[in-house]
Amino acid sequence: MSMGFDKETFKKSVLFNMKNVFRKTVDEATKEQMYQAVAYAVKDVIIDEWIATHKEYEKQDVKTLYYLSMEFLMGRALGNSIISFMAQPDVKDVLEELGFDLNAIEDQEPDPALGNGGLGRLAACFLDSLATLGYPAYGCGIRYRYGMFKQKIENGYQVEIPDDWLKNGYPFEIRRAEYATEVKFGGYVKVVRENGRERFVQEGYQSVLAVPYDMPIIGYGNNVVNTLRIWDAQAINTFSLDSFDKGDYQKAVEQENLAKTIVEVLYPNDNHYAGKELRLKQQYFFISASVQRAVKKYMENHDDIHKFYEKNVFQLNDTHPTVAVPELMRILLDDYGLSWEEAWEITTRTCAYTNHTIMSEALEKWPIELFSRLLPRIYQIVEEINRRFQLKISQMYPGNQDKVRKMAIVYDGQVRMANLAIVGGFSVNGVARLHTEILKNQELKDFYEMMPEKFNNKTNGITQRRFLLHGNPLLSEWVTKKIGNDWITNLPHIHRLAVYADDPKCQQEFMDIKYQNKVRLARYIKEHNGIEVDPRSIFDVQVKRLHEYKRQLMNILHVMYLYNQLKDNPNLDMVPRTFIFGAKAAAGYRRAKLTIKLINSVAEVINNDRSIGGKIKVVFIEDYKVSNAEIIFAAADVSEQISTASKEASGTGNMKFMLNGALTLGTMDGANVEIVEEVGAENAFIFGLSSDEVIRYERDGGYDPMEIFNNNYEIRRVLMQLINGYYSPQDPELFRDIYNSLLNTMSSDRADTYFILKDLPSYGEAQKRIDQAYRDESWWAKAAILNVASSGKFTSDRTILEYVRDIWHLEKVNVEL
Ligand code: H53
Repeated sequence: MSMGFDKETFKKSVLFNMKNVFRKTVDEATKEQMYQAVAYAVKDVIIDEWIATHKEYEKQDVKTLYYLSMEFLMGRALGNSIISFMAQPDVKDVLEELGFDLNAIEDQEPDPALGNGGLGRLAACFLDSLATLGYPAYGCGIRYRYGMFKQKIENGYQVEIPDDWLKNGYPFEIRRAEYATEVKFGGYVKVVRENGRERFVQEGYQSVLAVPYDMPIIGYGNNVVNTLRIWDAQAINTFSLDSFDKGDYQKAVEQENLAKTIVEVLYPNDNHYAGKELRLKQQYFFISASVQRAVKKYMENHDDIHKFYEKNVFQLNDTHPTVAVPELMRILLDDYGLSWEEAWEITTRTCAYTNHTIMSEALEKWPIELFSRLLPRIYQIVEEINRRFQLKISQMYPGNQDKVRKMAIVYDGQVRMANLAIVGGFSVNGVARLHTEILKNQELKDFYEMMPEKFNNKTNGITQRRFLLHGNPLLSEWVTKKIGNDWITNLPHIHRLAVYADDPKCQQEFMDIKYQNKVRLARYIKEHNGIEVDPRSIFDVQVKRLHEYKRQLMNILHVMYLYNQLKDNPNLDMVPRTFIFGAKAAAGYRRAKLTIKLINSVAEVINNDRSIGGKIKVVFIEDYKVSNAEIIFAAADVSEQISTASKEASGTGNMKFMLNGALTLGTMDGANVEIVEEVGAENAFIFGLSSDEVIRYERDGGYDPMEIFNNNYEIRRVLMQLINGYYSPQDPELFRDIYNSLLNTMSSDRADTYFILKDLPSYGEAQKRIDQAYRDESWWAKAAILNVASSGKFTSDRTILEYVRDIWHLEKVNVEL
């Protein structure tokens, strides 16, 4: 147990906080107030460790990682914190003595949802692993006033509700006004001559004050508490009452508004960039504040800025934080007066870039007009980086204009952020082996040929502490009973479970636990959706952001097909199935939202058709988020990972399902490839085109979905049901756009861009294999146990150790109290 925790002290602290914050005794308190009081008590427990950790970092003058990310999808902190200082049983007792249930109290916490999906959740898992492994690291991001919207389903449609996560205050954060930093936008650059040198000064700008809020990131059982630092924006000069000068007044109002709008809301797009000016403001806002602060902190106890990179490393989480490259250059050139060469040396030894996607619509490109107007000095620096880089290209490939066209940073009226990130750093990594190979051989081929030494792979991972220990207590206890508890910090040890895979008693125990978890999810579904589902049916689950490349549409088309089979033959011999979906669509993504409506319309028809004897149920779980994800993974039998091969860079949900003993139904895409490699193809259900085949079709053509439509009666029947009102009798045209997307060539897009009809037959075959396999309970249990036992590679602890070894070169720190 962590040294900071004592049961009696904790109880006193809860009572004390209840009195001080709410002026109440425990028996008068609401659950929400109890949650707050407990959260403050938890903060009391960790505060000394938090201080001690940073003292130790200072004392040892450690190298520090700054993980720069627009998104941190943390999920609830309370339960996870309690687990981290190994006090769960004690806290549970204390609360029971006070007449409360820990689970119910945990449920009071809003899910801090400062992220969209995989990228933001990966950042959260990384922070957990960094703290648990004892590495000095800051997460740096934005304190959005509104996080990811809450999703309601009304009449089958997604409705977005603002996520006012701060409305009751957030007990875990601490405002650090002493580190507030000015960030400047707009204006123009003036050149001043000073001792024979040119200096560049930004004038006529607007500025905001960035104010950091720190949240603790608690290592598991090791006294280490790291920091997630998220920046809020404030106006610099608030109104002065005696200022009747109209100009000043106007300016003050503008600054107030700028500050308010910058951090107002998280853009709800995942894997898609909208090119909005406000988004670029957000990027520069948190990057400028973070980089300025990092430099200042370093100079507080070092005197040579030239060695900055020895003690600091910036990891750019996708292209979103790429302005860190020119911002660090700016500080070194303008504030520290370094030469270009000196500044470039430091910058390129400090920055490293992670690529998370090859989807072209996710690649950030900013119009020069916008970029230079908003960030005039930064734009000058980018131009100079580009000029020097183009020179280098011409030296290496004389006369090859094609190389310049493809690799330039500023080209065709646009600033290309990926190119800037690659050139401005010392490392470029993909997030799964296949993804990195595609980067090297296709998407970033020219860069790879020019600078192969920068490229490396870091297959993603997830934290077992949240997604097994916290999310699945029953399985977690079972695993510990079998093999001891060191899997909590050393997941590869979970492989010792493999010897139990053949043991009938263990198989039974495992299936009982799965069953209880399915009952728990069924209860959640009944409470939240009003739908009754049978925990004895196969729970077949696809939960992730809604995106065409993830092919939720293929899943529901297959459900429509199955339903047709059942209507033709109500005695069809099949294991009852519950198809579970959960997905948020970006608010402006029309086809994705229509797909949600389709899933709900199909659910409506099927769930109310008594003639099929309940053999299929379809459930769309509202508001998929970290907290209900934990319940969903624990209950899944089948994990749907069915993206068009080559499109899903890694996937991380796939790993969470595996860890909880679900079998993967998937394409050979992203990290699925490595999952299958670990568990064996015989313990997964693989189907569909390979990434090479997809890439070849994309390059050479030769795929015609109409041919499939014409030759495959079952597929044709399903597609016709999209436009004959079968699932939308009030409005037969409702799903026309989806039908068109599969069959008609529109604008520049090829019909069926994501090869849904092409893969549908082999997907159906794989689904049949699942139906057969599930009938053999012993086989299924064995395969499920082997999935858990083979999940060791996919801990984010392993991922972090690889980043440390190959990119960050951090030293582990011990914190004694
Ligand atoms: O990042 C995950 C991957 C996943 C990928 C996702 C992602 C976003 O969530 C947002 C933007 C982006 O470029 C990529 O789609 O495959 O697992 C973490 O690496």
